[in-house]
Amino acid sequence: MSNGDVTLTPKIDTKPKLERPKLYKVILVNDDYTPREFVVLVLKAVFRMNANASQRVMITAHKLGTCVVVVCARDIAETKAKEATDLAKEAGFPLMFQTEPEE
Ligand code: TYC
Repeated sequence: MSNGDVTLTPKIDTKPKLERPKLYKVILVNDDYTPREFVVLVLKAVFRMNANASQRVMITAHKLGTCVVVVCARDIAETKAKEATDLAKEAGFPLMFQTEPEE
């Protein structure tokens, strides 16, 4: 190394590439039995949605069959979906919230 030669060291990227954790959708599913007002109440209580947003999401699921409520981290999505579905079950309604990963 003291003879004047230049040593070329290949630059190796040693930083591990951290994958961004997947986001999950909470999906509201329509049914024929749960009252519209109850769906709105659950959306407000569990997902902290305001009157306008909860009404729009409820009507969209009612008309199309499903509606995305929120997109968030997996554990939060699963906890909220269970909380909301359980709340309906306790009240005797078949209302369902599902989770699925975003593409
Ligand atoms: N379809 C229900 C009714 O007519 C209301 C409803 C809307 C239920 C959205 C579930 O995700 C739902 N009473």
